Amino acid sequence: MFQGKPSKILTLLLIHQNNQILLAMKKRGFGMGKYNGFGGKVEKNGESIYQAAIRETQEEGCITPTDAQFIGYIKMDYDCEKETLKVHIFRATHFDGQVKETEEMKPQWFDVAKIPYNQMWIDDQYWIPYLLENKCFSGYLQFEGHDKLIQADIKEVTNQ
Ligand code: 6OG
Repeated sequence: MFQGKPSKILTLLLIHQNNQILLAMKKRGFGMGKYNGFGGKVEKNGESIYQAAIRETQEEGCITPTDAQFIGYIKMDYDCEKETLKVHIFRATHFDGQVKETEEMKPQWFDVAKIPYNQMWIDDQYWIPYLLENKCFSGYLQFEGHDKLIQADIKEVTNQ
């Protein structure tokens, strides 16, 4: 039976506060040079996806979100990768601590009208508008290489 590719669970957390969004320029590794939220892999020690989202934000941005909510799920398939990514996206509006640059990330606030989509992953323009309206979303993306999107199917999820 065809089982499909193995998958990797990832988190991504964005702070949206007062018409501004906190993004961070990734300084190394996957996505280097791009602005993104904070996030990464869930640890194998029984950590929950929510706990991973908070921990990654603490490690990468030096802040602790205090009202994070799960808002979106996107499955990403790359022809060139061994694993499918299952990205769990969280939105927070408040946090403890002070935003600081780390070895991995250079954080910066952006006005929501000036989000630098041309310096971000190509898929972000499909789902960030939902996040900015605090609407839940879910979907599927298929890539050729890392930057060519050949299928994007992301929709609002409503409780009907
Ligand atoms: P590490 O492997 O560095 O975590 N990520 C993506 N984020 C966006 N916006 N679009 C994508 O589509 C992404 N693919 C991965 C998830 C990788 C981080 O990068 C995010 C994680 O937060 C191409 O630990």
